[in-house]
Amino acid sequence: MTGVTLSRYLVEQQRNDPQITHDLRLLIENIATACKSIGVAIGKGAIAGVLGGAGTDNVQGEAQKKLDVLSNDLLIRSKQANGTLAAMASEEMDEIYHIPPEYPRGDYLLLFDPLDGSSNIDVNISVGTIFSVLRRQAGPGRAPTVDEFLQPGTEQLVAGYAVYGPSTLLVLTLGKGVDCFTLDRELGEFVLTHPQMRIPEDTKEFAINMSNQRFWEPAVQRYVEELLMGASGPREKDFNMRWVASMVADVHRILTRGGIFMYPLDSKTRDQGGKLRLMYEANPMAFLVEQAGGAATTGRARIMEVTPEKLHQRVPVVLGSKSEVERVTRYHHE
Ligand code: AHM
Ligand code: MG
Repeated sequence: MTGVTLSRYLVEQQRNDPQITHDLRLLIENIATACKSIGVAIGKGAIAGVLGGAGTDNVQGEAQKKLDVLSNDLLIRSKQANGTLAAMASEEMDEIYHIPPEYPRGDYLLLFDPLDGSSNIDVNISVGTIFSVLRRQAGPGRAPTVDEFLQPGTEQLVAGYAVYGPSTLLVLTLGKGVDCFTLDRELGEFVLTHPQMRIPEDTKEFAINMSNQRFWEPAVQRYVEELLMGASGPREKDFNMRWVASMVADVHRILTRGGIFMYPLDSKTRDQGGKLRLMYEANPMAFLVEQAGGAATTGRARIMEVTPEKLHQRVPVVLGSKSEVERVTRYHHE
């Protein structure tokens, strides 16, 4: 299948899988189109005057960048009219977004982090868009409520991310493995380049913000200490460390060449439950990682089985090569 466009790929998925409805296909194509527009804006950067702060804060109290706001608007505007969605939720919006009454309402719910890794925008390092699609539980007549979004990650139908790096990539799971598409800028089309990605089991690479070391729990202290001892420690091999500080870029590296990514619970973020957001960061990434043969936990439990209590809930995240994630999780229980 390598070389086929996203549109053709989706037509074939729809033909072979009754779960992939016409509306779901249309929704994914629309998300891809919005990601292309976001990628164009990021690519223009200072020329288009899109760098820098927006002068506003989001619901998490974080300063918004102009591109955070622009990406959010692009995703909302491109999808509200297509008739596939009942509502949307985003890192950049306090409340859920209802489809305006002039447009038809569909069966699906879309959650997204419009621009992940915002701290990297102004320094020209990879950033991305993360998304997750759920099916509405209530009937089509009723206006959607925030409670309908609070489904565990195991209920996700589709998850994916776009990474705006040297190439623009779209990485997608429909629940049958993970496929990666590269944007052909001349054609303006995403083309399948990395079908059925598998996370290599054997790894020597880890990703964690080491500046938080003194705040970590004992389990993570122990795990990282053992990695740092390298060939002379219990792991008997040297490890390398990478931290892009854009979750999309760090997860993409892990999907490509293995490793472990951690944003664990620490004493700084304990009161809010962790750093990363469950519904539009941890869950979609966990779905992708599991579909590529890896694992994703909070350190204590499988991320996709966490029962969400609120839309902007945060969780600790440990994901990547299975045996490493299992080791960290074991250390938490010991
Ligand atoms: P954002 O969604 O506001 O950009 O924040 C999430 C980001 C992740 O992409 C990244 O893994 C992490 O926060 C970086 O954290 P730190 O600033 O501690 O390096
Ligand atoms: Mg984010």
